[in-house]
Amino acid sequence: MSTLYPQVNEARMALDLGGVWDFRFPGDEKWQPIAVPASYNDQSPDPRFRNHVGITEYRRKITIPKAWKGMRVCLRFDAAAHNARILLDGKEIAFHRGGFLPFEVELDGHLEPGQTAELTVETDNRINHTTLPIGTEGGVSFLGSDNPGIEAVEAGKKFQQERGVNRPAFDFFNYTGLQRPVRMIATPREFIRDITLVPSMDGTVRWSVETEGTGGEVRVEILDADGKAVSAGKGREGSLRVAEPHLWEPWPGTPYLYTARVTFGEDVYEQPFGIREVKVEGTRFLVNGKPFRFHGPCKHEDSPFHGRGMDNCLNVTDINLYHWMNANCFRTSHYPYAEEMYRLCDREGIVIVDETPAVGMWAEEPYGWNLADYHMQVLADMIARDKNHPCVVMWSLGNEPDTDTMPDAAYAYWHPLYEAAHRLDPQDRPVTVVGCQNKYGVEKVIRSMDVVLINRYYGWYNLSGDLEAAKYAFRMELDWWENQHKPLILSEYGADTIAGLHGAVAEMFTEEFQVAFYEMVSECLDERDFVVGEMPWNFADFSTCQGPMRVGGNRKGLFTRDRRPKMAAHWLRERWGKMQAD
Ligand code: BDP
Repeated sequence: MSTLYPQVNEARMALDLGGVWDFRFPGDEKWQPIAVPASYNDQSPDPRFRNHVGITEYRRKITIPKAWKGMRVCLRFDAAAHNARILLDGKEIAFHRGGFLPFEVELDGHLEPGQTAELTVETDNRINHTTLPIGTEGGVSFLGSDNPGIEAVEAGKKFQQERGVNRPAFDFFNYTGLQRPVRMIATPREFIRDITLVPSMDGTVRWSVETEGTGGEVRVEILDADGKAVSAGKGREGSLRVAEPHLWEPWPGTPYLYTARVTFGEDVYEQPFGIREVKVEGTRFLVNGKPFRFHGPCKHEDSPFHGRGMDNCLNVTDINLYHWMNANCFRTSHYPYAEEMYRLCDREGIVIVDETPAVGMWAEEPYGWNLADYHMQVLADMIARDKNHPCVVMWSLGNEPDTDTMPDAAYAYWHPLYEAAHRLDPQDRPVTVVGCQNKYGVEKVIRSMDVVLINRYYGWYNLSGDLEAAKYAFRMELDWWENQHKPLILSEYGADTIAGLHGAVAEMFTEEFQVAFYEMVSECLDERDFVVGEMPWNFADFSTCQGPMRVGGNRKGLFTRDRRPKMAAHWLRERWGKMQAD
């Protein structure tokens, strides 16, 4: 479902419902305070906040202002993780599946302007083989054991099923709740439902506008960055021309933004966009016809207190740190991020590889899970939401699925998604799925993508600590990929590093080792022309579920979780500064 980002203008209104709501776990009588938007998990020392599996309730009162009489009024959830049931005065008015994309709930017929009602949102954090991301039943121990008690628990026979299955099949904390803004929004009854813009470098802008209602003509006016009208057209579909267009260029170029001001009857919507083209040609990735090299760490939506909660201050800080490090991109590992981040990246020229929440598909069974239709829906919704952002230059269908155990079944699953992404995206951006360290010579999916994205941990999870051996093995793999004649991005590589842990000898977990690791990998990448990008793992340390391989979370950050640079951040900053100058 497409839903335009909420806007306040002469025709539209939005009320932010953020603040302190009521919250409780099932069986509790008492309500307690909870901040929205934010994950609920880190807001209390009560272990249930961190560990609860299942439904939780959020509650607050809402009133439609009398002044909104005659308008179409909706609740707009930017996301509710993972599934959510919406109730008004105890009556269900909507259910939404999936935790990372927006949805609207019309209040018409449920609440009149001037009336007050109790809004309850039940969020459900259970993950399993029908959700994205994926949850699993087993895997509670690191080492196998023939101890019957451990085996029974591991097989999911005890505890897991009784408590609900909620073991992430992925390496980030399963943060939950109302993590993104919730708003009450109003538009005219006859309104603009969707806008699609397809710009070309010569200044041609094709548009299509979807409307609800028949009254009125659609008009499209293009405003430049100073708000001056530079072109105009009429109709639900059409194309116009911006003379001598300023292109949207990735940082450190100028990410010039235009605005399409669309009017229809009483309604108005101003859609920002950039004029730019992306294309794969041979082994090159072109932005505006020029070879583009991706360099910037992958991210997570993750910070102390807020968890995965949308935080504009954090977003601005992070993007300024990207500028500081001379980084020009990130991948939204491993789910679509809050819309505010894409808007910021449009403005700041940071390029995004936009990823669906399909992470954790690593058992050989995934191709028997009956997930394909839902995955397709999530992909369509992500593209519908993000299609107009100039910062988005590629779609990632998912992260690290098993593609080598059953190569044909894997291809039969991923190829239709690949084709759908091309069909659904009006700008027809390149499409990829991120490959994990597997039998690359056997699998068929990763090599079939427009750009090959691979995650590799030579020297960390394999050949641990032996960087000479790691270099040998990595080079051997790069030789193989070179013969596939596709552009390649190293989409993850990194080493857990405890900030402040040093060693005259560069051993694992020290800051010196992290630098040596990046030196070794960079040397291999610099030898190859078909390598079009490097995306270290990860921008900052982040929370994961507890386990013997995680010391207070994943420590592969170039920054600590509170955004202090480790030595490797300085090293990459210098490397990328030189790259930028070339
Ligand atoms: C990769 C995953 C990423 C993990 C990383 C790691 O894509 O989500 O956090 O490994 O282990 O396989 O640090």
